[in-house]
Amino acid sequence: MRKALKLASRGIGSVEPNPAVGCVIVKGGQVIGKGWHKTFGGPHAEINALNDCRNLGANPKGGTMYVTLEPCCHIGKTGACTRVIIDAGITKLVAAITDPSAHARGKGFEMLRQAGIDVEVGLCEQEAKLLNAPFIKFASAGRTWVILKWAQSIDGKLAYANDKHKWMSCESSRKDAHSLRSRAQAILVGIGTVLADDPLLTPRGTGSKDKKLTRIVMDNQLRIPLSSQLVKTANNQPVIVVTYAGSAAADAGKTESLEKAGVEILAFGDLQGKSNLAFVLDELSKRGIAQLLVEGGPKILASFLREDLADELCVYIAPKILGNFGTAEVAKELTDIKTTTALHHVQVKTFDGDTRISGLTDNGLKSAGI
Ligand code: AOF
Ligand code: ZN
Repeated sequence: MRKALKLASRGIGSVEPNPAVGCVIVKGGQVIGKGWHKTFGGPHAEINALNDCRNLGANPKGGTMYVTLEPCCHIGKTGACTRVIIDAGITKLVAAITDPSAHARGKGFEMLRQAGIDVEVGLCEQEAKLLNAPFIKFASAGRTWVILKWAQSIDGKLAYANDKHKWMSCESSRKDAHSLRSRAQAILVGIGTVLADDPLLTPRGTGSKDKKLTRIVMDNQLRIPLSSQLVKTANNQPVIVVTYAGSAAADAGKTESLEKAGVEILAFGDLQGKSNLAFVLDELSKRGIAQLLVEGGPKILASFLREDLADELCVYIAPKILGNFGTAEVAKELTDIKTTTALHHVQVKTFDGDTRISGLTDNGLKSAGI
């Protein structure tokens, strides 16, 4: 199962919003086939493992299949895996977790059991839940998984005060950060970031070639410039500007120009005590966005933390102390928080001297059932 989990992780960044799944087939004490789900819409892990087996000249009949997620029994983009597993003559199936999707939830296991296959569930359960935590949250509760990402100096500055185009983190950190964009279906920033950096917010990592990432700007006063890169590319890759309905009405001309440029204006009126971030998350969940990456700036990041809306954090720390040469501090925005945030299942990695600290919040753990 550990091998299957490792194989599954190779699909991260290419399979979303579907789960990363790995599969190993064993017979007579030997591994006779391995596979993983490689790209969204492509063959499932189980099918790739059975094909691998046959390509190697082995017969899966009588073998045991280890798979990191319950096999599907629905006819989706590809056929039902349960049917193929039964037809291949697999006699035992060991799965790490049940698939919480409405089309599964044990139905796949049931079908295999009815065909006489011995089914065991729960091996390496924790690891499998961690690997697909965002998928589990969306599949079980229909709610968007929220990742906060930022890069800072040792003294907590997110940007250079006088040189906005100077990078905080090194090139290999930034490359790594792009793989986060590959996981997400939407990316969100505050208007401050758009005004300061004029970002494009497109994924440029591996597996992101044809990816359409919805770009979202929190812009209560509708300040986004028509000349911004986001507006100029809105016809190519979706842009949603979230604004106060009063602002949109007050500047009908700008609203119209933005819409003409392909921007969707998502206006909110009286939210009856709900925050605009909670409003956006409700909307994204309804639209089937499984993972949202929040990239700043400090005010937006702090709001997500203050409202306890984050599931996962990914922070890059560059080995620099900027003092007055730096600006934009998350910490400054957090002086009024009511609860602290601690990370679990923390991973620490280095990238040419930068340190990346990532992990799941309490919310993240809870929503993935960990
Ligand atoms: C995957 N890869 O290896 C397995 C999946 O959209 P479809 O037809 O590809 O079906 C996706 C669903 O199939 C997914 O949400 C999950 O419930 C199930 N299993 N999906 O993408 C795989 N085994
Ligand atoms: Zn399947």
